[in-house]
Amino acid sequence: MINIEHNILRKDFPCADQIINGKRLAYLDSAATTLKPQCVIDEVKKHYTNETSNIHRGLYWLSENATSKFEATRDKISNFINSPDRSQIIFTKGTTESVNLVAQSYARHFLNKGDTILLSQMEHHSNIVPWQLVAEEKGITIKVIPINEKGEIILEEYQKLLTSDVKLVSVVYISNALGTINPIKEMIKLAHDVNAKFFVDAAQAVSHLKIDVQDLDADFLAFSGHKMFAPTGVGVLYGKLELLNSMPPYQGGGDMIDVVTFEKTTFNNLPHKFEAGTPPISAVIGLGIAVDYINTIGLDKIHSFETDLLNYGTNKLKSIDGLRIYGEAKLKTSVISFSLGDIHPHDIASLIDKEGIAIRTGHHCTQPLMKFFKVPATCRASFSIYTNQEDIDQLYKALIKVKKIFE
Ligand code: 7TS
Repeated sequence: MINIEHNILRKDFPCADQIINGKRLAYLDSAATTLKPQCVIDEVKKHYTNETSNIHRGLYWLSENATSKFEATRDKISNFINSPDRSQIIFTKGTTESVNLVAQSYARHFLNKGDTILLSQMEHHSNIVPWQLVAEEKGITIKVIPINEKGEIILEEYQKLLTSDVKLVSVVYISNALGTINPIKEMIKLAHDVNAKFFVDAAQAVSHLKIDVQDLDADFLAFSGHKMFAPTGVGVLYGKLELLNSMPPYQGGGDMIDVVTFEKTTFNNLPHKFEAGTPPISAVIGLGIAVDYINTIGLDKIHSFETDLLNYGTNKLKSIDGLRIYGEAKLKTSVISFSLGDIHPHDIASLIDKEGIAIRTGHHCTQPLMKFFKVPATCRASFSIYTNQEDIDQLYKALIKVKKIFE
């Protein structure tokens, strides 16, 4: 299943092949953050070694060089997600900050008492709590789109919830806890039929699926650089031009202003209106290289490889007696959430850590989803392009060993 080309790709990730605690590392927590390819590491190192400078302000080579690399990333991201214009790409700290920005600058200003926001049962806390903060202050109602036992959104129930008071829907494209790929394009169309805006949490989708914001007709879409082979500290918010233009700034500070006096301050144009202060320059430059890296491989190829890996992993783990998988959606990628008999997920994680395996256990910042499945936590193995069959086989063997300990 895993071809030679793929194993060459794995060599781009120095962190993937190591011995930890005397064991071969099997990194199976890519949904939390992806490992970084050497080209991204080299670019960040180069920035700090020879090219350190602040951006947008220095009339000297170093500053102009850093500014041009920083702004080149905006162009690359704009092309990557097919944004109509580069000014619609706002750099934030990550998906979490992108949601907070829209909650504070859009929902807080344009939604009122009696309006409704729809979220799904499978949202990450960062796509729940920012809306709750605003909802409480403004008297907005939050309603939940139900899911079925396979971990799929129930579209008929969603349609029933789409009444005229719904002003905003915010849903995850790919669930971090289940791997479900939601029918976002169809959901956006249905929301637009009742004039509701749609926010897409693409944190997990961005490194697994081709995203085209115009084809989706998304009003807002957010993701984090660190889940797509780039450094931590940078994320993206895409928004439709008329919406971003209508929204007040989120934070005040340098770069986001036009003229400042103590009597009145005017604001800079997009995207700078939403980018107050010195941004994470090296991370943004690294993000540009990560986009080049993904483009060189091709998202179609990545998706098809990860589908093979998911099928292999699912069949292998399912063959373990007492193992239950959470999330068996028809459309799914790169995540296997599971439990093993009555063994607590944290016990599993600690025991298999000694076998060199890194998985995530807990509620995965999706407590309402855990409540739906009536479990406090699950184990989660998640994949990326550097994951190989050996990683999965290592997990399988370690789980068999854990089972024996508890028998
Ligand atoms: N939305 C989804 C679907 C996510 O998976 C995450 C992070 C976020 C939002 C927040 O992203 P951040 O970069 O702003 O933190 N998910 C995970 C995870 O599954 N394990 O660790 C972080």
